[in-house]
Amino acid sequence: DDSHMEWWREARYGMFIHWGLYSIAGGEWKGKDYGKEQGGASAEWLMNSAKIPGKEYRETLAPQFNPTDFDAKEWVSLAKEAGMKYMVITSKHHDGFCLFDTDATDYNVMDATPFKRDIIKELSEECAKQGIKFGVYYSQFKDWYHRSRGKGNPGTLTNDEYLALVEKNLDELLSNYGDMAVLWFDVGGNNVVEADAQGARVRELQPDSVICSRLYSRKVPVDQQKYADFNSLPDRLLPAERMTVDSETCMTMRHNWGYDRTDDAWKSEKDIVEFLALCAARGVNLLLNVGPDPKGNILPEETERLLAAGKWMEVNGES
Ligand code: JFZ
Repeated sequence: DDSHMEWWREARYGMFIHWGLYSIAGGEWKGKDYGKEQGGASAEWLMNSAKIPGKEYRETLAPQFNPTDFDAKEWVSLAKEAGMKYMVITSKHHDGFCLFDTDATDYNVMDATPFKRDIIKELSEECAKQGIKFGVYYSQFKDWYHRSRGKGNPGTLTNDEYLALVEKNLDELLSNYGDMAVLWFDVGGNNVVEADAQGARVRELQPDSVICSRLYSRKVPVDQQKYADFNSLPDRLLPAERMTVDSETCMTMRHNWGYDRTDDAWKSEKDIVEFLALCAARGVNLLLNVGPDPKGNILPEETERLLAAGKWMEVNGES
């Protein structure tokens, strides 16, 4: 039964948001610019690129996380004005920091930062209010803080403890925030048993959640990706015959996904509109990324591009 896919197939276009402690650093650590490393994933990869021990990363950045400009209403209104039908935000990226209230680790927005506001709660409620589907990105496998394998983090968990943390996090995300429309897992490991258990948990708690194929490693054959609802493609489109299954591609507006202070590799409005049109023609959903700044603002350059694409949708899209 794939009735839970109906809204997703119609939605076609959503907002991706990469936001977290790495946004504060903006791709820089101790005067060095790391924002161009890691081929496409870098500012949000800072902890890894600059080889920062978990303790130091947390002690430096978490006390500074105080995005007083953050306004869920503004972000959701912008997504809506841009013609987007869903929103997916990083609830936990590879740095392990949780943007939601969790009992599974104190490395979260409520316990470790002066901000003490549950970002996932505010956004989920605002999305419900404005009629936008809400989902979360969750890095289930790569977590440099909680499983750094001895890279200088005293809080590192054993594998069993780590899996328990993921299970608890999923329970919280799927129980405390109303409808969770999308579970956008990322960079899955090769252990299919673990991935299946996580997928099964999502199905059990929210049968209508749409699950990203990145729950599994790309090495797992597609017919063995039991809980994957859609195939997540890199930000270029594959030959058309591969699009017979539900597919989504995600694209960022410049080089990095997370906020980077010096990244000037902006795609033009035209590039973005053309890619959106190509996705629409191929029947592939597009999740277009923004990387808000440390104060909680979506950048003017991003807003501009979102509204330009929104105008195109208004003229050329079906309503
Ligand atoms: C991953 C993350 O490592 C990155 O930081 C960002 O969150 C991005 C959306 O996802 O990076 C990937 C993962 C898979 C591909 C490309 C970048 N891919 O399949 O081409």
